[in-house]
Amino acid sequence: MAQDSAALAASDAPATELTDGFHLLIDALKLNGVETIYNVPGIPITDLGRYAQGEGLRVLSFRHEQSAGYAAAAAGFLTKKPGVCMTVSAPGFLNGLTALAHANVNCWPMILISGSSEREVVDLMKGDYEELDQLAIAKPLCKAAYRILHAEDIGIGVARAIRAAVTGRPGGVYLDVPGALLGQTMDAIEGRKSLIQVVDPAPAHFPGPDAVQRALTVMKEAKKPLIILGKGAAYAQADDQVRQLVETLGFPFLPMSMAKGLLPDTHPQCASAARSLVLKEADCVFLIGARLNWLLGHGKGKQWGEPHSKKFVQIDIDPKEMDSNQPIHAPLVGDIESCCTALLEGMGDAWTKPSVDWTGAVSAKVEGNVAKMASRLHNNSNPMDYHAALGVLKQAIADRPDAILVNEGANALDLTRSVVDIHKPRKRVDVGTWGIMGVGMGNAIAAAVETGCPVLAVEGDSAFGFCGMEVETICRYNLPICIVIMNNNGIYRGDDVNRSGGADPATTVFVPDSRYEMMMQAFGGVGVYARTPDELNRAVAEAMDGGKPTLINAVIDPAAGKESGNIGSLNPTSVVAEMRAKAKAQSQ
Ligand code: ADP
Ligand code: TZD
Ligand code: MG
Repeated sequence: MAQDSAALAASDAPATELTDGFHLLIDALKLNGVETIYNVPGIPITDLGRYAQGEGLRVLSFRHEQSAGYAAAAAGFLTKKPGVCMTVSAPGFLNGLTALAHANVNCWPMILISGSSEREVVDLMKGDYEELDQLAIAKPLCKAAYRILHAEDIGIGVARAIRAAVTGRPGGVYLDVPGALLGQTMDAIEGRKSLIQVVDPAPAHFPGPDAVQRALTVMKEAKKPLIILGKGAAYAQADDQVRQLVETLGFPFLPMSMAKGLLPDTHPQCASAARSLVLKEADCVFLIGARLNWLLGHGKGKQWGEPHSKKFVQIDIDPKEMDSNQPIHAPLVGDIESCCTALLEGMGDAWTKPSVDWTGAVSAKVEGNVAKMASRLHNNSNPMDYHAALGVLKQAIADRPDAILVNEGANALDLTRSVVDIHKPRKRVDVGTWGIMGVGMGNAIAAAVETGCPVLAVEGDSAFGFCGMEVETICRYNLPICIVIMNNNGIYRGDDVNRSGGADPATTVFVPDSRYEMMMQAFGGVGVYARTPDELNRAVAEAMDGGKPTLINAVIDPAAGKESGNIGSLNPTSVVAEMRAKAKAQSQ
């Protein structure tokens, strides 16, 4: 009798509680602190986005995967946690892949999760819906790439992706999620047990005591030392240690683009306005989270005063970075926080700052150049040149130092970078190491979503064109983003001509006087056409203080820009074209 009732009870018991791939993946991300997914829905991940939103994650759907990916990359930079982008297979994956490679090149943690077709079909090339061997394609372009085939491995797959993204030199990680995996079921209790919460994903990395002493010795001997702060230092979120180290050393410092604000650009040691002088004359250069790549002319050439015998000290988490372009006399391999702390301890109280012969000369140059620039910023030229518009934007950021400045373009980028001071760490997000156009809207959306701060996106008209459809995304989520388009009717300049004399416009010019502000109006945002600094000023103040999605079409003189902004010298020159032009001139 007792046996019978036990058997009855068992048969009446509810079936074992089940979970599936969808929910395990969501649970694994949540367990590891992921709060936001930058997404474009479609087969096989539509429901993954829906269920993730249902489970309390913020899932923001974009109009194009590239922008979603750029948002995830920027989120990685701003938060020190992997930004997560989710795409469909093949074309969606490829659209997201540019952003993953961009994150990787910038050393930012990001995870691209893409749905994919089944291995059995892909590997025999049977021609599946959106068939592509995504894992193989992603591998060479990112830091690590994994595929999960079984629901019970989702915990390990996500843990590996998170650790790979943030540990050591951060980077982009690809996670391949075949559609069938999402539908696989398993026992819910076993499923929960299979998940992993990653412990200490980015462990501290201390420099050796010898390395610290070597660095201090080199810096002590320097007569004209210089610090270069890179975006690795901004990423590291060791703001107090970096500031204390820079101020205790007393060296002039140059911030790279996205390290601006780590110490304020108005800091007395900031040498941005004396860049040519300090690069040429420094005898010792201390790189903190900055690579000696193309952005620094590889540490050689005229701008560095070559032939030079400068000594380099470098902090980097990646030992392979040392000696990549110049011999590094004192490498400090470790994380920024540990290295700065160790140096400060090693310096003790008896550090002698560099002589005022050096720091005074730098300050004098800075003051002179800042004064020269000031007059250019208050001009009333009609139409506006870049400086007239940037005078307004410089003040807008000075008045609102918590706002984040997003920036892309050529002249629109280079001039904004040099004119607009940044006052706090991680308040500038731009085109990064590759100089990619089209990151603007993704950067702006991530900046608003991840920080809640107002965003000012200063965009070249060409740059904006790569990602402009995301204004709908901005309106849909009602984000406090003010876009200012520096509209000079084209790429670099709007006044180029077709050299054949034919009817087609020149290759670098657009429809003149395009009314970009109407794109924002189309989705319910505020659109403003601004021809003068006053009009621009009023519109920016209203947008930044009111928080409504706004696009200001700032009319810029088509003749105001330079070819390729500051980097025209990187264009190859055509000997043949020059010869032909000379011959033509002579024959006339
Ligand atoms: P920038 O373009 O501003 O000069 P880069 O992107 O070239 O900066 O360089 C950033 C460097 O910072 C990379 O070499 C990267 O390995 C390093 N880095 C990133 N995070 C850390 C960290 N937490 N500690 C030390 N170095 C770091
Ligand atoms: N495509 C991508 C993805 N990245 C690029 N950097 C380029 C093309 C080439 N490019 C630049 O390097 S800047 C730029 C392009 C197309 C646009 C410059 O025009 P703009 O800025 O309107 O954005 P200015 O103010 O007119 O110089
Ligand atoms: Mg332009």
